Amino acid sequence: HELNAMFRGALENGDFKVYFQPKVSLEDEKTAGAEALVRWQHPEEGMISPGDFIPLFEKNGNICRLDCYVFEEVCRTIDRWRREGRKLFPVSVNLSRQHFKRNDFLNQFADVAAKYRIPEGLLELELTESIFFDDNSIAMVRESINRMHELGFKCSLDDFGSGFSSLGLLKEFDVDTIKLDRLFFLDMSKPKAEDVVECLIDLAGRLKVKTVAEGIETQEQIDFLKQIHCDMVQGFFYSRPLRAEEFEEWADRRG
Ligand code: G
Ligand code: G
Ligand code: MN
Ligand code: NA
Repeated sequence: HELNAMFRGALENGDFKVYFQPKVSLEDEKTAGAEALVRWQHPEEGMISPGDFIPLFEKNGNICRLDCYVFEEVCRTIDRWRREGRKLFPVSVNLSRQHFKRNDFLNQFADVAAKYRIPEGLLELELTESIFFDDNSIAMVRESINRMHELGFKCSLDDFGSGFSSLGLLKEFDVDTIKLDRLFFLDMSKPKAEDVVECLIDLAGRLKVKTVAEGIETQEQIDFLKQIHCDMVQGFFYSRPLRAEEFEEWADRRG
């Protein structure tokens, strides 16, 4: 595919841009951190969203190189915040399931974090249950999550509830956070929708796992999520994904 053929040049050219979507703590409505989301600023096509190129990059090694690039850009940004005397916010980076085909992939991330002297706990790795679409085993992924913690990274389970095995994974893996898929919040008027979300948040609380609700767009959703003690939200209600400098201004204003 031509996008795959253009990958290396685009990477070297700096055409991949890292955006930061704020996460907000519901308790005080202040900035809790951000998720790093990549976009491709294509010279002819304009801004291309990851949904259009990540599936292609997952067919070869490109996605792993791209995730590493995003991770390094995030480290560079946190390092700059420190040099500028800014508040340091935790940032999460998405990991493709392709990484889990190699059992030493985390060392590379650890080297980069060390190069920028990123304090422990500021970097979070997001993984989705689609890691099991390939033949990664539960034991192997559990080991990777333990290794993430040894290296000082947090770990979150992304798109939680969108697949079939989410609840089972909670007992297998020691994740810090679950990110409730935005599908849960698309139609909250269904009679059972609120009950399902409330039970998941209660369950996470019992397991001492933090919760992020994704794709939140309305005040009504915020009111409900506060009432059931969801920890954090991410979504257009507060902010779309922003360039680093925009995120900094946004976080300065909000606190
Ligand atoms: O930003 P947007 O909502 O268009 O993202 C679409 C999908 O692309 C999401 O599932 C998101 O997790 C994924 N994605 C965004 N940035 C990255 C990235 O840097 N690496 C990987 N592996 N996935 C990403
Ligand atoms: O799969 P993942 O959670 O990484 O995907 C995040 C994607 O969700 C980003 O591409 C982002 O653009 C998108 N997104 C973030 N907030 C909202 C929202 O409030 N509504 C919708 N429809 N999409 C959102
Ligand atoms: Mn994500
Ligand atoms: Na998600």
